[in-house]
Amino acid sequence: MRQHKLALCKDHFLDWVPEQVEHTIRRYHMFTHPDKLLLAVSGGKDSLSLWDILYRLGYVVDGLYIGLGIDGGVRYSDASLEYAQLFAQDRNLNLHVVDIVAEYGESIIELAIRTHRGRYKPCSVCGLTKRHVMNRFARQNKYYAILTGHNLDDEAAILFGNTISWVGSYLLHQAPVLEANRPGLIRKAKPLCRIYEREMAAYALLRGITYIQDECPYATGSTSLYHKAILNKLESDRPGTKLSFYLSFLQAKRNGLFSPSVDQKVESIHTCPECGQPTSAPGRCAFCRMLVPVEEIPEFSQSKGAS
Ligand code: Q46
Ligand code: ZN
Repeated sequence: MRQHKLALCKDHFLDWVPEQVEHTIRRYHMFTHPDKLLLAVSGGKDSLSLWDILYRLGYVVDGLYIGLGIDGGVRYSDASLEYAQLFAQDRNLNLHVVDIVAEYGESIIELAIRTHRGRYKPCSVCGLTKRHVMNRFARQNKYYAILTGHNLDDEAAILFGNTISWVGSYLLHQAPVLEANRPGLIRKAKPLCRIYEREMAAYALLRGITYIQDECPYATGSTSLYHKAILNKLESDRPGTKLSFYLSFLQAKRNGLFSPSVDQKVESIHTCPECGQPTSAPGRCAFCRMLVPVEEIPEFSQSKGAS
């Protein structure tokens, strides 16, 4: 690991990774051993490896798999679920499954097409749905925190994208822990935020974890993959670039470089009358607005009228 000026054998590497994760959990006050934790499991290497690491560290963590109904010619959702189920069964862990089609009657793709929010790239609908379902499930089942398998490469790519477009509100909210700062909102934490993607791939391989190798078919050509490729080039020329980029950003935040605007400070707290989840504006939350028939969506009727 050139970025750490460190070379480890298999056994020491497999001890080193959990030590680093434990350090991150404590450093950012993410959670403690008695807390009831829910991990978003995709069937990929990061979430399954994180589950393995937390299990080895003695945390009690349940998994939540969200079935998005994505096929893409590779049975993407079905195959991911099989890997997640296999992992949980082998270790006697508790995996919850929320199937979007069974629950809401439409797949992510169908939702995106019906609401005209990305016929070819359903990612914004997908992100909104996953955030909604994770929070709802964790709230209803009284979990203390939702954990996700975002690694350092993911975080550095998000930071890079937000920095080159200077999206202040996103920069303000990017952190290893997102506090439960509104009633009904569950705390979120990213225990792998300081671990490189390559290190996670090595960990999964050395621990014999089988995971879905296919990317989601809609990830192809995404901006975040493009940003990752740029950061990989920087990292290969100057090992440690991604880590210092991310850690320096967190330090800058601690130094007060980003602070909420007056509007953000007084952001109101409302409860969606449909699902009971917290929302920043009165009325239905963004997810419930997406579920209503399209002719009832004001912005859609207006744009139809305008054209
Ligand atoms: S957002 Fe887009 Fe991902 Fe959803 S549709 Fe696939 S690529 S899974 S993290
Ligand atoms: Zn709602």
